[in-house]
Amino acid sequence: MKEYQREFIEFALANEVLRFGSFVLKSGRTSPYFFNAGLFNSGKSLNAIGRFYAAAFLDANFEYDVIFGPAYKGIPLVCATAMSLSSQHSIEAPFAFNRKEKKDHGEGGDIVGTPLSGKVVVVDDVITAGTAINESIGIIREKKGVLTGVLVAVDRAEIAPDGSGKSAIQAIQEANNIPIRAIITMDHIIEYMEEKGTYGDQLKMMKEYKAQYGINK
Ligand code: OMP
Repeated sequence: MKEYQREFIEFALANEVLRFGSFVLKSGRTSPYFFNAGLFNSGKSLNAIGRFYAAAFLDANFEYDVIFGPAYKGIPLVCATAMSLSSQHSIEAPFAFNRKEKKDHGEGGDIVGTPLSGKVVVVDDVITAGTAINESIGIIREKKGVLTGVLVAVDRAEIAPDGSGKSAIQAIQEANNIPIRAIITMDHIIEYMEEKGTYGDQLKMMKEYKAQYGINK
């Protein structure tokens, strides 16, 4: 694990964005951990999350014309990333996000910000089964954009629930031939817990969950 990944885990734990317990996921799986990006809810934490995303974004070397943050949790994330790319790296990344309900008056439409044409990189919070990312891919296609990459904070590295035995990321990568990057994966969280040596049963439950749903068992 790289130092910035350890820092990111500590930052997420300090803000209670990363928590341990029992959580039912969108996929119906019951998970011993949850990453709630909605709790990056102060100017200070948004500044920090923007720096982490911008660093990972630059590391990934994406080709892009616009970065897209899907509603709702992707919206502050894409804004924070664009701000950090500009203020810290002098890189202008045009950004956009969607409305969940189309507006039929005023400026109208369902995309706010830069039109989703050309090369589009999705900036979102978490990948589990890939449902949220596939919805974004649908929106980009509808707007005639071309998806060129995905950046998330956490790749939970789980097998897709479709019975294919592939990970959600593998399935998306194969279908779209694009890079998908995450600041951390579930393995980094487990490694962090092992390093600390204080997580006892929580660590055991993480390993059991990984054995059941993880891709690298
Ligand atoms: P998939 O659409 O199954 O890939 O799940 C990703 C989405 O689930 C995220 O965009 C979140 O809305 C939510 N989620 C989290 O926010 N954090 C987690 O740790 C796990 C999930 C989840 O439900 O799988």
